[in-house]
Amino acid sequence: MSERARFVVVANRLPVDRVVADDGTVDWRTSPGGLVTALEPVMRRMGGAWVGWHGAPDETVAPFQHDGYSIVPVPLSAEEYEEYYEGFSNATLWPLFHDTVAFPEFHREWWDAYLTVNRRFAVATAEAAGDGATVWVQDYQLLLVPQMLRELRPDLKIGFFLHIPFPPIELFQQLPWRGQIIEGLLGADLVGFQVPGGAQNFLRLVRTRTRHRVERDGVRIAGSHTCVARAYPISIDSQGFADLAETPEVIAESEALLEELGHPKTIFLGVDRLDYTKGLRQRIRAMGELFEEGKLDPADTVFLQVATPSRERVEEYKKLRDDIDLLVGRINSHVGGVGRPAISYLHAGFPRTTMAAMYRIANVMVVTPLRDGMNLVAKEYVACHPSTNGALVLSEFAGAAKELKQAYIVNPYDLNGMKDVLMQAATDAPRNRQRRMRALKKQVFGHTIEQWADNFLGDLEGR
Ligand code: ADQ
Repeated sequence: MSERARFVVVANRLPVDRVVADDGTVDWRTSPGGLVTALEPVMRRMGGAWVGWHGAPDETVAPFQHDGYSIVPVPLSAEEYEEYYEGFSNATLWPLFHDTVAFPEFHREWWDAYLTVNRRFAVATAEAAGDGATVWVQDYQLLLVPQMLRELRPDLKIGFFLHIPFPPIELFQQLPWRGQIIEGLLGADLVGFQVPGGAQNFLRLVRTRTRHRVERDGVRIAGSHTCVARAYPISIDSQGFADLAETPEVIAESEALLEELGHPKTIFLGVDRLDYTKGLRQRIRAMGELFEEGKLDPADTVFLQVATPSRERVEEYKKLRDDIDLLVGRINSHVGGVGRPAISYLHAGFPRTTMAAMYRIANVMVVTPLRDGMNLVAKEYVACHPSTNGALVLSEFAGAAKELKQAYIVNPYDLNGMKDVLMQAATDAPRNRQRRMRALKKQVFGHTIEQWADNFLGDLEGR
């Protein structure tokens, strides 16, 4: 690579997808996503580089320029993908950090692969970063990178952001490699969490499990630096979503969708990655009971649930997929008429325009994770729904509930309580719904992903 970067983002995946044209030519297209959109301007301004995996195992891709910044692909073998990504990241850390809602598996060979791959990312970053550059490492797949990078390059300013919850000490302690992970994170100058509770869990852990001195939100690493831990709640490109939802294309699509659903009076909508943390089993059961008990009438009400396929080779996810198919099938065979299922369930990913069209027509948006770092779907709904007549039902266990306090808040473990709140959201007096929605819109438009990135990077620069 010609010049070394002044700003480097490090994430498990690159922000680009490979597209192969009919004539066989290969091109790279920016993958849609909030993080990329928020960071691209900084990347271009500062001569940035993005270090990450390109998505194809057993293949090495040379660094290249894309849209005004550098792309630095890190290779993974098929075995590493299984052990570092599907294994340690998604079957050990993911369930452990989400309140063990599924059982975390501990395997020594997964940990070895995690160590190897984190080191490879750290080395690639050390080579891409210029003197005194700022580096921002993202998420739970790369918890060891801050310390590894600091050892290689003490001149760098290192930030880390955790997109998922940071668990309470009692759960974290199960991890056989807990000491290495804490020290890995402490290599950063600034560690960001979604909510203040995450930062508090982390600081408490450091205080009780290490010898480092903790003063307020800073951890003093003797002879080196101070690592600060704070909350930076992530958000979305709120205006971008709102504008998208007002385009003729999206409006036409939402009308077609209404037509397809038979113009129901009330539409409940769920939008998730198919993940056991999202509370799909509980939500579908609650909606099913409301239909079965006649509180909701399938003649004028529909529950539209879309679930993006996710981590399909991991055992728990296969099981979840089968469970949901079974549950939806069972409910639909009891309620609803011919050609008019009570639950319209789609196991697929959709373009952003279709997402915006669904958010437009949903009367009640149902977001009920058992544990979630933030949950951007809740914010996207608030930004896209055109009127203040919509209602957001939100789990108290989503990070978003700390900010979206005017939502209809539920405990997804309490089925009866959840059913009551779902009914309340659907039947509340318009002035109550509008009052809540106005407050939600104020919050979402007043706190965007751009401000999130500016706040984090501003604090990192000041360190
Ligand atoms: P996720 O667990 O993936 O993210 P979330 O924040 O809800 O959860 O983001 C999901 C994204 O995928 C949204 O932008 C949504 O629009 C999109 N999406 C969902 N279903 C889709 C479908 N069927 N088709 C197309 N798009 C779909 C992790 C953490 C979260 C945290 C984010 C960001 O688990 O807690 O909010 O990172 O930090």
